[in-house]
Amino acid sequence: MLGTIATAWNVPLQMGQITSRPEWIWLALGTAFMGLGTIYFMMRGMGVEDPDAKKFYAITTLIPAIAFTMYLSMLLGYGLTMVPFAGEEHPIYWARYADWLFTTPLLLLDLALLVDADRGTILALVGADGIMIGTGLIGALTQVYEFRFIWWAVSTAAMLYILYVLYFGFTKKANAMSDDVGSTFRVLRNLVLVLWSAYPVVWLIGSEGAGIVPLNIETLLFMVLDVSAKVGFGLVLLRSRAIFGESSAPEPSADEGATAAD
Ligand code: RET
Repeated sequence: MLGTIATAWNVPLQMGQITSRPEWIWLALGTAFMGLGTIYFMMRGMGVEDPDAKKFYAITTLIPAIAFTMYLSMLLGYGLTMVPFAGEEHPIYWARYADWLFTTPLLLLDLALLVDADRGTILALVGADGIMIGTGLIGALTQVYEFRFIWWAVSTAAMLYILYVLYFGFTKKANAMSDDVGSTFRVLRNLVLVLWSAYPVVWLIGSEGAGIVPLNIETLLFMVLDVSAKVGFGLVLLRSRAIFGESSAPEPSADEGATAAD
């Protein structure tokens, strides 16, 4: 028969209970890194006049800012729920998906603007991204254990499509542009290929999937991936001359010679 199980979508932790979860430290560090990243990008962006560069600053600052709010919600227990599956109640941090739902399309938008992608391609990528995160969330909340892996597979298929477009479509466009754009794009693309591919693996072996890796370690791994994919990505992008319009790109200064991101 059909059964319904009511689950609360937040765990109202009291002040003293915040540190009762071993993973709290990674959530606190994630909150701090995202907050610092936001402030750093904001301060760097304040003096920027070039309208092209301003666009990149706005998008790239928003990414850790959104993540900051969701890390804080996980730290304080709002972004946490308990999901019954495989005969037990499992803590699931749903706020990750709220973060990723907005930040991953913004990361893709940064790359799309860099290589001057057409609107159709941007729409396809953002759509696939929504499916990737949406089905990942459904998988994380699904109560029938085996079905969780069906959602994982659908989500992973959407991710592979995105990475395919970045690797083949965008690389071709980037190579036809200036050397600055070409080299910056390649660094960011490789960063995205490596980091994004790790997410489905962590999910699969972590508490959402097979439970081989404990929640504490999983939270650490996601935090390192999130900080690298957002703040690391932003540092490479915003330090590059590729984000400036044709006419106002600053001359390379002697001390920032030929780094990969230039
Ligand atoms: C999920 C569910 C399982 C399958 C797949 C997933 C992919 C997640 C990705 C997340 C990327 C997040 C980033 C965040 C910070 O900037 C949702 C874990 C494929 C690719 C880059």
